[in-house]
Amino acid sequence: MTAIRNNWTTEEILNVYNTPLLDLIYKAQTIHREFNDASEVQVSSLISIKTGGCAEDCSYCPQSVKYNTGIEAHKLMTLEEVLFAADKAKEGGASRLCMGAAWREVRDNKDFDRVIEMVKGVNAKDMEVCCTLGMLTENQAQRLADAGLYAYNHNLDTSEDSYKKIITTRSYDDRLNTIKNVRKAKVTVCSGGIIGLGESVEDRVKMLQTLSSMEIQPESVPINALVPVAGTPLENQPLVPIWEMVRMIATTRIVMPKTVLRLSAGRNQMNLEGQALCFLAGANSIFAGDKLLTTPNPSFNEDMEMFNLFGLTPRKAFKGEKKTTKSLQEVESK
Ligand code: SAM
Ligand code: DTB
Ligand code: SF4
Repeated sequence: MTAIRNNWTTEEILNVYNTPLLDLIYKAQTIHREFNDASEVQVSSLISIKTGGCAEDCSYCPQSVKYNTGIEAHKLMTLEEVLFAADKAKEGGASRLCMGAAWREVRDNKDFDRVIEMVKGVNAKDMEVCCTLGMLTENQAQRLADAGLYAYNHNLDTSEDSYKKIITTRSYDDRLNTIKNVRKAKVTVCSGGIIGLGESVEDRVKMLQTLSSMEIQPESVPINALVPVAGTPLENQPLVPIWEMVRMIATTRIVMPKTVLRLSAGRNQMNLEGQALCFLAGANSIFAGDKLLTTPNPSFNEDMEMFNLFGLTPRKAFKGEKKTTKSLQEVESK
């Protein structure tokens, strides 16, 4: 029985990352099968509830107000629009709905009140409801928890060192602090990163070290491949080679055996063979729907064809641990 370790060193993770590719995939798949049902993949749907005009300068992001990317900004969607979109997503087989807002942080205003109503409404549909709204205070995290929020997405994106080169308007500590606030409110944590920003392998590994050494590892870890968007400072970055994505996913699976590991942005740049390798390497979640937040993604139908081809089935909602996870209770009773 493999134990979940919270004490991986950067050097150990680097060794895992550099394992010969086929051995690495085999090892990751073995661990994946020990902890998870490898025939199941979680289907999560993403809605951009507030698009563009964000005050942060994240170099990869088409929604920053600092770059001219030609995306159409949109104020906060209405409750009815979101509930309608949630119904469509559920019909398409999604068990989780993630609502994203291009905000630097949440403010205690009417918009947040409306997001609270959205969380209540989606929760009532028996879907795992997730939000990604930027920085949160303890109190805001608690309000979301009380409304029935299942997960909060807040990515570390890269290592602490490379973070400073990618974003100047907030710090790594700001990021970690929001994650702490989410934990305190007993909402599950979704936190991962992006590869292809120009970071080194060491940066990728350091990010995994930070995530895996959290007292409770994130219940969900999205790994995004950069989608280079014209107008952003990273528009000319080369696409991430599939082998690097496979290595990153396999390493994530090995150091965080039980997490729901999401093959996130970048699938439109991959063929089916590449995606099959990512599932073999231990990915067990995708974002489905023809749009991520602002960039294209394979359609629901294409993904269902892929599931049929690979013999995968969509995982049911709330299959993982409920908000007060066993591991969380264990930590609390220490
Ligand atoms: N504003 C909130 C925040 O930054 O936490 C939530 C939305 S933000 C768009 C969520 C995540 O999307 C980022 O942390 C990043 O990992 C990912 N992302 C944004 N633009 C991307 C791109 N062009 N390619 C890949 N991933 C991207
Ligand atoms: C995550 O890690 N990836 C998603 C979700 N969490 C919010 C967002 C990907 C965004 C890709 C660029 C876009 O579509 O704007
Ligand atoms: Fe804003 Fe989030 Fe985009 Fe950064 S990643 S610019 S915080 S929407």
